[in-house]
Amino acid sequence: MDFTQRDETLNSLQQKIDDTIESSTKTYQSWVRGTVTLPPQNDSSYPTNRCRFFDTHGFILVPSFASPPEIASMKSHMQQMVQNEWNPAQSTHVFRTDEKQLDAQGKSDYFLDSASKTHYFAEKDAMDETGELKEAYRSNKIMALNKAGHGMHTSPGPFRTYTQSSKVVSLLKELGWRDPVVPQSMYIFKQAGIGGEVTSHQDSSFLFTTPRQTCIGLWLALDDATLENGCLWVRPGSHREPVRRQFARNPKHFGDGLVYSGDDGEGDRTQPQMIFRSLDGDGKEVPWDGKLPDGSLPTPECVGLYENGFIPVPCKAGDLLAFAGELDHLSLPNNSSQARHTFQLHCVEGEGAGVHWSKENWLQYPLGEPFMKLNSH
Ligand SMILES: O=C(O)CCC(=O)C(=O)O
Repeated sequence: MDFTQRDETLNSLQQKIDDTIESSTKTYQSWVRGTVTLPPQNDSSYPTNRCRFFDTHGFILVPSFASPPEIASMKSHMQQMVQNEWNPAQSTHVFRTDEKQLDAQGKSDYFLDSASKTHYFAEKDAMDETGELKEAYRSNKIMALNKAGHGMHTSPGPFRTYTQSSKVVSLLKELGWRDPVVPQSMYIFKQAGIGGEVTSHQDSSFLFTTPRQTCIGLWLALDDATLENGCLWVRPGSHREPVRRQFARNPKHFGDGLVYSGDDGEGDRTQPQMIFRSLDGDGKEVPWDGKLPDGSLPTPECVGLYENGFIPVPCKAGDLLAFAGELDHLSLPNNSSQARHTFQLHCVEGEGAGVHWSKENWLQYPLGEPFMKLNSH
């Protein structure tokens, strides 16, 4: 799929925007806020066209959201951070979303400790059988990386500047967020030839809020993202489905307080830190949670993906995809010769909107510090 075909697909979705604006009842169905009273049409909070697209399909594409200088500064800052901070001889932790996901992230203090700082995670195929970086990557370690995260927005530099920029804040406000906060940011490398797949998932499984789901992913392409190098695939409309499973802190490990309180605390350190808990939802099961649907490969045919309602959304460098936390999405491996770097923010509603961060989420700040608020514009 090239960019013209992508635009045709998006245009056809544009024709299908639900007419949820009921002129008789004066209500509007917002994804994040539920049924809301419609403001007057000349009010700045009247739902825009792209807000209606988002509420109908669960995602929007915002072309040219970041400028070439912003992209260049994020990329060079990341390169510098890897150079200065990542010592693979001391820590080689792999990130994966396949059937070994729970082994990789569910039993790892290095992963849990990445909540408010930047930790580095390698590709599974960059490691040898002894768990060390393969020789080929030792002199060019950045090529072995899967991702860096999850508190990149908390340190001074281009990631924080972008996170707090008025364009990010106003987009969230336009889509209906009232008190957006930022629990998580990450840089995904999807390096040429080695970048692994990200199996299908709903982000709210990992970033769960109560009493309702409010997670939004802001996925910024720092390179052109194509079918060949592993662009994102989304399943339009799936954001209306319930969250099917939760990546939850294991009370056996942490105790019922769900925060490990030392070896004489309640928990049993020999138990895994994280579990996948099945949520009732409407009882609907899908065969692709934590997997790629059958027939996803080979590219570019991807017959199984289209059959299951997924569509690819190729992006140009600088384009942003914003998508709801319940939207099924995935990306295929990058077998091409072009890297596909992205910077992602995940935001949720804060306490000011009556929404609470689940204490079962993997991501918890030390001492219960608050997440960065994006309300200041
Ligand atoms: O960038 C990718 O390949 C996947 C990212 C993703 O799944 C996410 O941001 O939730």
